[in-house]
Amino acid sequence: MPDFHIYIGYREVSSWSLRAWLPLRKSGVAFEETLIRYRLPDHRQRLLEVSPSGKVPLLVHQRDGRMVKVWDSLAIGEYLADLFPEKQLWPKDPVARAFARSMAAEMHSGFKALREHLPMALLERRPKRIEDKDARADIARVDALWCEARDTWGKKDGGPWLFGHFTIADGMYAPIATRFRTYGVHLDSTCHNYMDAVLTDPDFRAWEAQAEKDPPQEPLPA
Ligand SMILES: N[C@@H](CCC(=O)N[C@@H](CS)C(=O)NCC(=O)O)C(=O)O
Repeated sequence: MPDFHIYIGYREVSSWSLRAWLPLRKSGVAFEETLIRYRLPDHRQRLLEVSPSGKVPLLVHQRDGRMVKVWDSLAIGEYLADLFPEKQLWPKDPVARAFARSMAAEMHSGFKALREHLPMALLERRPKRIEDKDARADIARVDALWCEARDTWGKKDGGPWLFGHFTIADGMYAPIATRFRTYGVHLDSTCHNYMDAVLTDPDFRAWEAQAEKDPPQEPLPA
């Protein structure tokens, strides 16, 4: 049995689950995963029993005879970065690392309007004009962050990710790439290439392929 077990929510909409799952997958370790359908009463109960925060994602690691629980997407990324330094889940260069950490934290704590007006709907395509001023400002901010990271570090490193190779910052912004695809948000060409890199990544595609097989999610409570 693998030492790592991740608990996730509905793959189609649980952006926080994807944000933790992707760095785990990129770490290259074997892991088990359990989908918690937290809108069903018995799953809700299980979620509350297993997760200290009552939320997913949750990573459980059997480590030297102890069970380590790490909840919250960003904390899971940090834990993996500590465990697997060779994967450079944060960029090695301190200036790039500061930028990556800042943009990951900004995603973790901000972009309220973007979340509200462009909720993750991984398998849907419903282009629309974004009218909300704050949501448009959030989109412009993401665009600027992606372009700055790509132009300053990503392109020089040669890889397709924000800082060249995959980092936690890419995990944090992957759900945003899906939202831009769902709602037909147009970005300038540099960032469009980055979006393509996210959406065609084999690990991301594995998540999406499983989402297609998952049974439909239960409706939100009234
Ligand atoms: N800040 C948390 C957010 C976690 C979160 O809100 N998870 C949602 C699923 S995307 C959840 O567990 N919802 C179930 C509930 O609140 O009952 C993180 O970064 O992991």
